[in-house]
Amino acid sequence: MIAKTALLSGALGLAVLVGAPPRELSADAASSAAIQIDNFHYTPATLVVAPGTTVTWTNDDDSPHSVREKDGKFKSAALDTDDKFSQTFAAPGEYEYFCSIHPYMTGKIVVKPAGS
Ligand SMILES: [Cu+2]
Repeated sequence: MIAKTALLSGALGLAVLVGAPPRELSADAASSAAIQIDNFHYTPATLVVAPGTTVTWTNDDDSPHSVREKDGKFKSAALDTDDKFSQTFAAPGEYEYFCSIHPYMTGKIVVKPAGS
């Protein structure tokens, strides 16, 4: 198993490219990312993450905001100043969301495997 792991490490780039990373790499890829809500904007407006990433929105604005996926796949309560909302993205895809209080506020999470 050790020898096999060493071999896989040598072929790491290839392994990721073909979409078959060793399990321990998946654990590494499962990380976190942050989106700031301020001045009626989500920053970054488009965030690209690997599957398994937990995204946390923090409302740094003086106004309440929310995070609502357009098809209702996830939604936060109204977030007051300094409130946070987290969502883990397991499945690859694009997730468009908006603020239910100010629908002109929009953002997007793009979930795609590393190397794709
Ligand atoms: Cu808002």
